[in-house]
Amino acid sequence: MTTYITTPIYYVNAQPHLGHAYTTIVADTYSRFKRLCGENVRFQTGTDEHGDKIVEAAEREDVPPEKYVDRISRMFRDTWPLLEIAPDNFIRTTDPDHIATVRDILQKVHDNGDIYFDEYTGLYCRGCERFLTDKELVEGNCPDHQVPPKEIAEQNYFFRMSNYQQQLIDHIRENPDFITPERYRNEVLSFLSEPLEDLCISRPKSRLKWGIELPFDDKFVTYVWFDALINYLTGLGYPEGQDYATFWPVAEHVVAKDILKPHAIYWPTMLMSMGVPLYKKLHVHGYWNVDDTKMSKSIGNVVRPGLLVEEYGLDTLRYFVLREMSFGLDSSFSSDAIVGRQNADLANDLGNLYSRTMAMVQKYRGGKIPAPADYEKQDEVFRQAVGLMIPVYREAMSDFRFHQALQAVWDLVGMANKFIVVSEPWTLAKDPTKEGRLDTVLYSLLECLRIVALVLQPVMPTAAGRMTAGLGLDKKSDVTRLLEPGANWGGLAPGSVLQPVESLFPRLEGRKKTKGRKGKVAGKVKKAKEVPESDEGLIPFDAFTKLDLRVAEIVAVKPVKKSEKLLALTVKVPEERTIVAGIAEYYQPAELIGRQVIVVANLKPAKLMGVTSQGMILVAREQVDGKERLVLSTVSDAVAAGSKIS
Ligand code: ME8
Repeated sequence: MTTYITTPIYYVNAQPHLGHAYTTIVADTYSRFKRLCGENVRFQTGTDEHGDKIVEAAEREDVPPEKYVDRISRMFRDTWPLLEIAPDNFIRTTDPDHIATVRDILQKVHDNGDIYFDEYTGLYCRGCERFLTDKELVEGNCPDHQVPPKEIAEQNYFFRMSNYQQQLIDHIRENPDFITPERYRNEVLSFLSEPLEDLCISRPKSRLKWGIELPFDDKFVTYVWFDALINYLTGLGYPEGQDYATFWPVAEHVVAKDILKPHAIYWPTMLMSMGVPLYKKLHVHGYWNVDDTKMSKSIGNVVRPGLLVEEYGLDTLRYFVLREMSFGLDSSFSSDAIVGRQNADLANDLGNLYSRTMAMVQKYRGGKIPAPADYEKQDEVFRQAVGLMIPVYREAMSDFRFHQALQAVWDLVGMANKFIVVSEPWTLAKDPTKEGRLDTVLYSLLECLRIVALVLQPVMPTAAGRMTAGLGLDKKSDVTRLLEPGANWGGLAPGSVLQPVESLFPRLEGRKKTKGRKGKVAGKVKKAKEVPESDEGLIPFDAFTKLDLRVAEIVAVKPVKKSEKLLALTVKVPEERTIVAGIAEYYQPAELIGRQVIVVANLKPAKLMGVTSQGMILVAREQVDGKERLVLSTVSDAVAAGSKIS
């Protein structure tokens, strides 16, 4: 099986930002996923370097366009490795072989009668670099650039796009997956329900020199879109290259909705005219906004990917964008949102599962992977859940529903955390007759981690690599068979030794709003400030870190003799202990069982009315009409007992 995945080639009139990073992370993740499935994959990105916009940007910097494009193109190329994005090919439209092929194609399309010369008066938008129709305008303005287009009358060359309208409609109707998600397919079909105008594909050199000269008229250069779209072919060595034969039949393009029309209408009609089969799929996503506002230079909220990596870490950024955006819909970036995901999903759910499991294997089995004994019913249920996640993940990843693929993985992570709670390895460890059962539980958890690490490789290559290394696995050897049905369980060899790994995902402090300073990552705000020494009543951070705050689960409650206020609670943190709390006036014993509360777990034990209390439960104290009311503290979602609070 073969995959060819492309991103748009980005204009070099601006530096890379979160939007470019998102599309490119998507393509990179998809290419890694397909490699995980054992496919032969080619992933291409690059830069679009001709046209009005570029000349304008170069003029602003007072440098020749050639120099300007080299500089910005390099910025794109240098940004991708920072995000662990690894394209197989980085194409530039100023590459000589691209230029030569574009000219050959123009000549071919001209020769077959699909290009004609005409005088045209139209409304030209410089931002879009094209003529707009009256219908497209919103209150006289270009809908994307909010400025009125200029009326221009000039002689130009036109491509007979209208000749292929019906053929394109038929193709879209017959191939429901050609444009996805469906809303964009419908949008294109609706646009095609009106007669299609021919496409102006030249610009007179009197107006624009920075472009590919038409092979049949040296007074004109090519319209930038006719040049740019062809990159998807020239990057494969079209028409002769072996890569063209191998990869073109499976081409999949990823774009945002801003460039739906060139990709869904211009490009397929151009291919029809050239006699080249159409690409296989167009995947269209929505926009990233920032704090619910459009990203824009003038607002100063443009988010820079390199700075995001510095601020939040590579794995967190990749995970966040893929988990947060429903592919096809718009999404909003904010510091709070990314910190929230890091702390809840990564540090808490996955990080804790990993560190607890590794710590238990260390403690109970000296760091050696145990051989599983018989699987009891609840082990079997858990094992099946691991097996069921894989096809859900695989299908969602194949369909560009990345957020759902990750949801499936995190459902399993949640289940694994619960599996620890219900199977109580710490209790099994105390009972010599339960040795085999403890082996099975630990082995099952390790296997779950192995599979989670492998399916996360496309999304978070670094963190997943550290997870597999900790499990003592060679990253490469183990990967491909993962997605083969039936080959999922049992990849870990009993007897092999776990490797020490530092904390996978450190917790992040909350950050300020993302509307940041111009040119910085929006919301790039310094880490929490040190407390000035002169501030009385404040404690230094390390005093706080001495507190061992944990989530405890109440499993039994007894009244304390001769006391009306005290209850003796048996809690799991995760080992069982007794904590005495003065809450009898506010809670009945029965309503406390099963609750999760926050406790100070490292208080020196103290005797209260004859009962030793090993910790303290945190409560809120509310004053109501001069009377105090106590309310138990808790966490906003069920977590494994013993989870650390920080
Ligand atoms: O259009 N949210 O280049 P471009 C999500 N050169 N994605 C975004 C985004 C946002 N706010 N902003 C940009 C061009 N993107 C042409 C393409 S292809 C033959 C020629 C991403 O630099 C998204 O992928 O304006 C969008 O389609 C692309 O950048 C536009 O990049």
